[in-house]
Amino acid sequence: MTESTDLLIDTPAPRVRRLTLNRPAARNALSTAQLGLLGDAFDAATDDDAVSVVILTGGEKIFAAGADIKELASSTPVTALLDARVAHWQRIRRFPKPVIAAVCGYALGGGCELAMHADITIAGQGARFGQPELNLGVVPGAGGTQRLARIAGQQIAMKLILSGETLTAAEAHACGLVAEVVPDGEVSARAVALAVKISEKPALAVRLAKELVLASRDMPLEHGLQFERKAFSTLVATEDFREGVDAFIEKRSAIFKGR
Ligand code: DAK
Repeated sequence: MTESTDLLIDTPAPRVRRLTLNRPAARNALSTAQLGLLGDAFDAATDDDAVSVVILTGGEKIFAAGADIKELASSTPVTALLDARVAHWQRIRRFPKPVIAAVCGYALGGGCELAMHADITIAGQGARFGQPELNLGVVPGAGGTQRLARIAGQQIAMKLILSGETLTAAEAHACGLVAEVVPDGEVSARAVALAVKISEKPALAVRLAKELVLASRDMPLEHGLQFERKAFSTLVATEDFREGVDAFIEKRSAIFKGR
């Protein structure tokens, strides 16, 4: 794994990996290099059995101000088409374990899109979400038009994207863009506590649960229900299912092995 000060990587609790965007002077604008580091970090977390959950954060002041506009400035149709960022975003999107975004301050443009790549977003009361790309003469480039409309609905997506206005954390919560709003100073602790709780669940069931919920966006209900039934019948064959059921009956805590 490549270490860089642009992306800090630590372990705030066992089985929890935290990735902290760290370009405060540029308001955590996502350069191609930084997105590459993020892609590398997600790949490494995929391969590392000691990691159950990833927390993605920008620290206590800002989540991310979007793509690095100074870098975008030299875009041409050809570079935009062949842009390395597309592959980096894809690596983040395909990460199979749960991702919690811990958002303080602005999550704008690519920053808002990055938060939408997470499975659960915890926002501080002062967080702001927006897609201001139209101000630059372009549209969102990392799924903003598609994900925001699916997550928050067409009205909110149109308002944010067409006007460049931002949503407060409370408004983002009301439209389903974030799971929970807490005081700014508690975002990190809440994200870690949630990550720990998830990390103690049976890993195979966690993985399939994430896949199933994400599939619900794309699949017709009948197919989704079939997918869920198949996942359920696969999981009853695992050691963790036996352990979960035995632990319940024996009135003790389950110890899962991810098998
Ligand atoms: N890029 C580059 N530098 C940025 C930046 C950004 N997005 N945001 C801020 N900075 C830099 C500023 O230029 C300034 O640099 P210096 O002048 O000090 O050198 C420094 O950070 C501090 O900025 P401010 O003085 O503006 O700081 P404030 O705290 O007053 O304001 C702000 C913070 C976040 C509200 C403001 O900086 C702001 O509005 N930033 C721009 C937000 C924005 O427009 N975001 C959308 C960017 S477009 C793609 C996928 C995705 C995308 C594109 C392609 N592909 C897969 C191909 C995504 C596009 C975008 O996100």
